[in-house]
Amino acid sequence: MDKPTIDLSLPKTPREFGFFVDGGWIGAGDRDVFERNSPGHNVPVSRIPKCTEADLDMAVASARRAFDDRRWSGLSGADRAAVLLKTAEGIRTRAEEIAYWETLENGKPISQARAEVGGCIGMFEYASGLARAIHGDSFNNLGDGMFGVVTREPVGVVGLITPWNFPFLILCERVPYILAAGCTIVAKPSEVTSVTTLMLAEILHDAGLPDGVMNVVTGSGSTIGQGLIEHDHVDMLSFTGSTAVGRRVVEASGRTNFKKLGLELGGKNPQIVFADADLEDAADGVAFGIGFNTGQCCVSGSRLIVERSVADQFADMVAEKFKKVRVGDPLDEATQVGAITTDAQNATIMGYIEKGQSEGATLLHGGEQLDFGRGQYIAPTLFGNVTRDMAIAREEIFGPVLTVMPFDTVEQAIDIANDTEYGLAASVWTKNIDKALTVTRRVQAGRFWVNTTLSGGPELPIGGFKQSGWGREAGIYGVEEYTQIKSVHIEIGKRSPWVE
Ligand code: TXE
Repeated sequence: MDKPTIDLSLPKTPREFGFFVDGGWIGAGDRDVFERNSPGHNVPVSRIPKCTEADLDMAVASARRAFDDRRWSGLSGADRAAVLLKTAEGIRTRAEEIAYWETLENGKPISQARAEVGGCIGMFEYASGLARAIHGDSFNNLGDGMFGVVTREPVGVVGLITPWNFPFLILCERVPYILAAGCTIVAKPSEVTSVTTLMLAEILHDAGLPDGVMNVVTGSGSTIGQGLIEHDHVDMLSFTGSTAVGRRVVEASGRTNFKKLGLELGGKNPQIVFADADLEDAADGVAFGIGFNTGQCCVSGSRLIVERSVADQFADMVAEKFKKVRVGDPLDEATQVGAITTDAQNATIMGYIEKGQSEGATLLHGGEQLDFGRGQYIAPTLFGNVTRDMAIAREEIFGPVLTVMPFDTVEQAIDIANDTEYGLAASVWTKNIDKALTVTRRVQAGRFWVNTTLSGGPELPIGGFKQSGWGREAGIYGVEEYTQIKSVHIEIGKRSPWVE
């Protein structure tokens, strides 16, 4: 079937959306709405209901019913797989539309949005196989009178809170795995990028997902998000976002029903470059690692740690790459780096650039706001003369800002890399296998790349060490995360009596 093509011009008027509960759309009605301006163009593109606490309760009740009556968890893995595969087809059919809305609301380049949607199709296809692969264990070594079985059961109703940097990708790194496990969902997307989450709910419904299994409530973090993390009828909460809100999630779970948690939080990820690396490859990878998604990426390689003998030369090579990166209108097919997603994030990044200079770092490239007549853009930025104690070296900036620090020995490189509260991701560039393996073993990070960066797919899990989070998403690990384990002892034959 030919994929529908889509007009990439800006909408004339903002498109109105409802929210999705119990298999159907609910219009905004007399609720307040959130109007979203495209960050690349500063024109209104979408209007989303600000759901109320009553709406949230309705969505959780719908997910609760759908879980408790087993309309989804009671199906065979094969039947769940069929729905997930059909969803993959549905995403494929609507891929252009999803990519377009992702670009409009987030500001990422359309070519990148298309690639991400392609990756999401793979997530559903892979998770469909996992729906059939979930299994437990048995213990046949407990003597003739006893048999032991370990089963995996879905954890229940999952609250899913997602951020604005990869609205569709982060969603699809979780939803198919949660559904493969047999759970039901109440999703709360970021208030600035809700459209593609709503689209996924519709695609799942059209693919035959039973009503109530996937619900989406839209609205702010402080009302709907906070309500979801505190909700007593939610069994597990998967949160991706800032470390500050992550703390609130942990605290809310402890204060309410001790819901199980999955957290993917911030990162300050090292890129370690040895003098023996293919420096051309490494410079390209380092530029990509911080330029991709304008550095608004929890796994962005934001700290360049480079062997002193090549440090100056390598910084020049990265600056050269930055010069050539095509920053501009996200709807232009040639653009590589788009707009900064929110005004607040734009102000945060510019604030860090100022702070870096006032703390004594040297601006080697960029540092300025780019003016394309509309929207908000920041040039890829490189800082030298950075010391470990500077805010730009320690805090997650979440923008296209890279710091450079030299090292002399492998031990020193590892020490600088680990000198952070975070542990989400890391990359090492070297042609020496001993150095590559030593660094990979010793740097604390949940994801590691050797002579590459930011690669990923449905097979390998995602998640962080240290304050970057709890648990893992994607792969078989991602499905297991949304299950709980039951151990069953089965007596064989006559019981030896306790009371004679
Ligand atoms: O995140 P928030 P923000 C980091 C990044 C960025 C900073 C702030 O450093 O500069 O966080 O971004 C919902 N209860 N990351 O302010 O607020 C919110 O509605 C429950 C890293 O946007 O954490 C949204 O859906 N939920 C990151 C989601 O949490 C609440 C991705 C994330 O928003 C809530 C994004 C509350 N009280 C930002 N308050 C990553 N790891 O990829 C907000 N939310």
